[in-house]
Parts: sequence; structure tokens; C-alpha cells
Amino acid sequence: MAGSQFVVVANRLPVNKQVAPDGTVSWTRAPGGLVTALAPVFDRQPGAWVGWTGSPDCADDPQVDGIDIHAVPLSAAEVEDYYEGFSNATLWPLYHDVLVKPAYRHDWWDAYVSVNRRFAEAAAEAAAPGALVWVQDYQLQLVPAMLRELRPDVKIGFFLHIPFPPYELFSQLPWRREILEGLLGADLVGFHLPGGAQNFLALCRRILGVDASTGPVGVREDFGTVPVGDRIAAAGCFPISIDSAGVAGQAAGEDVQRRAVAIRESLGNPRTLLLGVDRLDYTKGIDVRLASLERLFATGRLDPADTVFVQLASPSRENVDSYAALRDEVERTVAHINGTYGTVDAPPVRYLLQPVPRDELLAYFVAADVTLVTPLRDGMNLVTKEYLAARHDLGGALVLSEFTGASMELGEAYLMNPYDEVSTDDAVVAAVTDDDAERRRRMTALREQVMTHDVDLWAQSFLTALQQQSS
Ligand code: GDG
Repeated sequence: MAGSQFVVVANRLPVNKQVAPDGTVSWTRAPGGLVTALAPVFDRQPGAWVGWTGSPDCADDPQVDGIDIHAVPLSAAEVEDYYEGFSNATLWPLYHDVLVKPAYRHDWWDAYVSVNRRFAEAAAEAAAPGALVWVQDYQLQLVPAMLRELRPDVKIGFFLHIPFPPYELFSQLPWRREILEGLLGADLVGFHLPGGAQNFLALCRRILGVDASTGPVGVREDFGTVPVGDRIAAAGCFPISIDSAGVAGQAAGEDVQRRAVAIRESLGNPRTLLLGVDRLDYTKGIDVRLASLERLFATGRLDPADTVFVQLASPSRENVDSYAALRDEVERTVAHINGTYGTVDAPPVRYLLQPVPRDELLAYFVAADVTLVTPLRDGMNLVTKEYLAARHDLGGALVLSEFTGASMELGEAYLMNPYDEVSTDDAVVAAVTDDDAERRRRMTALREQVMTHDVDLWAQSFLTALQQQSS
């Protein structure tokens, strides 16, 4: 049996499709995210990646240099039921504190099971004997157990990129046993935070009745174990990060710096430039920061004449109803604030519903006086870490929700509780008005944390822990 020694299984493939004017199709490695995180691992050894191209009903078989790509095709009906349905209208809201009511539909569950099986079969094909297989995220929680059944010889890791809820929420799920059993097919289940791992262990105890225990495993303190038949599965926490040096280097480039100055100029050189960057998702608290801005304008704590708030929003999951509703709400609020507090030539809120190129994004980070990261719940939040890495000048300030994973490592931010108007408004005002020395002191500490804890460290610590875990 051929195959790769290292296999990543993720909903999406790390590829972009280009179609030339003559119709010739070519593929390139998609930049950013997991593929950047794992680039050093792929450089050290040949590896495979199992995932979906992102286009429904598509028989494309993309190939790129350096990674053995295994495409898992999905029909339009599967995208609707497995991806938009069970993944994004059941699991996503359930795992994010039920901010939107999750829909529990048996037909979506059936699609989730059959698509997970297809991913597991593709992973089983891609893996060499004794390979290390790393399954990613909430769309694929059944893959570890399905893969173990097909290939008991491989070592399996699973990492969840979003929060893992407590019993009181998770137990709503009609298929709660099946999800836990799916995850327990892994040798190591990783979460961003200790709380995720603790919830998982508690759920295994209460729902499966197994003797899951917290406590150190080997040298790691923040681990727990679950006996599964004659083997042990471990759970632990591994806070994800970014390519800190890469972001810092790119942001320090002349073009980005020049563009940052031009951005401020084009906005009329406001005294305060506030920034938000998010997928348009109801977990991100875009509404929280807009409401705060409106209160601060109404009470005169911020002056709309010398404040500009730029919200860069990238379109996301537009076929899911709750996302369309959020878009309407955000757009109504932006128009309301501009209509009430702006002038025709100087609206205080600038809102973009388009993905912007990487360089442009970094230029906004460099230009901003304060970045507002106000999610109601967020597994980690990489925008936060990118903003900090981009500020080699130690300028800028970070308003950060306590409900992000990132806040666990970034205690020097202007922390706020997005459910509390007073806490939110005070954090924004402090970030805007504190003197330069205080803002710089905080930025120095925050940036130090991000520069010394990058994504390579994340990947290495997970893979080392997985390798040490005996099946
Ligand atoms: C999930 C979890 C966890 C955004 N807009 C543009 C753009 N982006 C990039 C950002 C950042 C990424 O997308 C978003 O990452 P986040 O971590 O902030 O959020 P999610 O997409 O919800 O990610 C999250 C993460 O997984 C990793 O585990 O941190 O908690 O929800 O890199 O920069 N990039 C460009 N243009 C845009 O308009 N180029």
C-alpha cells in the first residue's frame, strides 16, 4: 500500500482554481490559514490533504506542488444538508452558546454521517501504513472513529477550531453520543482552551459513562484521558496562532506602510480610526461594536466629526438564513448611524462587504488607532493576533472580548464583556483616550506574546503530543 506518512483531513482543500481565458484550468496553493500553519510540516515530509474543493457537483481533481491532494466531491444536496445544514445551522450555533437557535434535523444528520464516511474512506486511501492523520474541525467529528475502523494502524489526531460547549448545551444534540464516540476514535483530541478539553471530558463521563479523568499525561499538565476499550484517548489544549514573523514582515513592507498612510488620508485623517475585520458572522459581535459606537456618539463620549469606524466584513455562509438576517441588521444599523451622526461627505462608519486582499488588510491594521474585536463567542480569533503582529511600531490599541479564546493569552488588551454595555463602552473609550505611554505598554506586552507563540509552535506541540500518545 502506497500513501503518505502525514495526512490532513479538513472540510476544505488548500487550493485555488484559476481558469485562463482559453479555458485552461490550473490550481495554486491557497495562502493563509491552516496551510500556512502546516507548510513547515509538509516541507519536512511528503504529505497528503483530503478535502472538498468548495464547488458543489464538481469532479475537479486539483493537483498542486508539494501536497498529494485527495478531493472529496460533494453534491449540491450534500452541501445543503451536511455543510450549510448540520455543520453551520446545527453545530455552529450550538457550539457558540446557542446565539442562534440550532436546527436539529434528522435528514441533515444522515447527510453528515454519509459525508463524514466519505472523508474517512478518502483518508484511509491517502494514508501510508502507520501514518499520522490529523482531522480538522466540527464538520468532521465522526471521521476519527470511522477512520480507525478502516485503518487501525494509523495514528489519529483531531483538532476543534471552535469552542466546545458544556453539558447544558451539548446535551440538546439528539446525536450527542455519536459525536463523542466519533471524536474518541482519535488518539488525541485538541481544543484551543482548557475549558474545551474539560467540557469534553465531563461530557464523556456524563453521556458515555466512561471513567474520563483530568490531570497530567506525561509532562503535560493540561491533559485528560478517556479509556476507550483497550486503548486510551487523550484530550488537551493547544491555542492556535498565526505566522507571526510572516505577518510582521509583510506589514512592515514599504507598500503596506505607504498604503496605510493613504488610507488615513482618504478618510480625511480622522483623529481616531477604529477598525473591525471579520467574516460576517453573528458570533463576531459586529452588532455589539456598532451599538457601542452609537451610544458613544449619542452621549458625546466620542465625536463623530473626528472618528471613523471602518468595518471590513467578508461575506460568509450566505445561504444560511441567520446570516442573511445578520447582514440586514448590520446594514440597517450602519445606515442609521451614518444618517444620524454623519454629514453627506463624512459618514463616520465605512462598511465593506467584500473580502479584501491580504496586503490591503494589513494596511488597515497598520493604519488603525484601535481595533475592535468584540465577539459574543469565538474559539480563538486570529484577526486579533494578526493585528498585534502587524504593529511593529507598537502603535494602536486592542479592544478584546473576554468571550474569545485569544483573551486567555492577551490579558493586557482593553478587555470587555460584550453582554455589558458599560464594560464595552468603557473599554472603547479607554483604548481611544489613554495616553500613548499606556497604550504602548499594553501593545508591547501583547505583541511579545504573539511573536513568541506562533502557529508553528501550535502545530509542533500538537503533533509531538500526538506522537507521544500510544494507541
Ligand atoms: C475559526 C474560528 C479560530 C477575514 N476577512 C478577510 C480576511 N480574513 C481572515 C483573517 C483571519 C481569518 O480570515 C479569520 O480567522 P478568525 O480566527 O478571526 O475567524 P474564523 O474564520 O471564524 O475562524 C476562530 C479559527 O477558526 C482558527 O482556529 O481562531 O475562533 O471561528 O486570518 O485575516 N483575509 C483577507 N481578506 C479579508 O477580507 N485577505
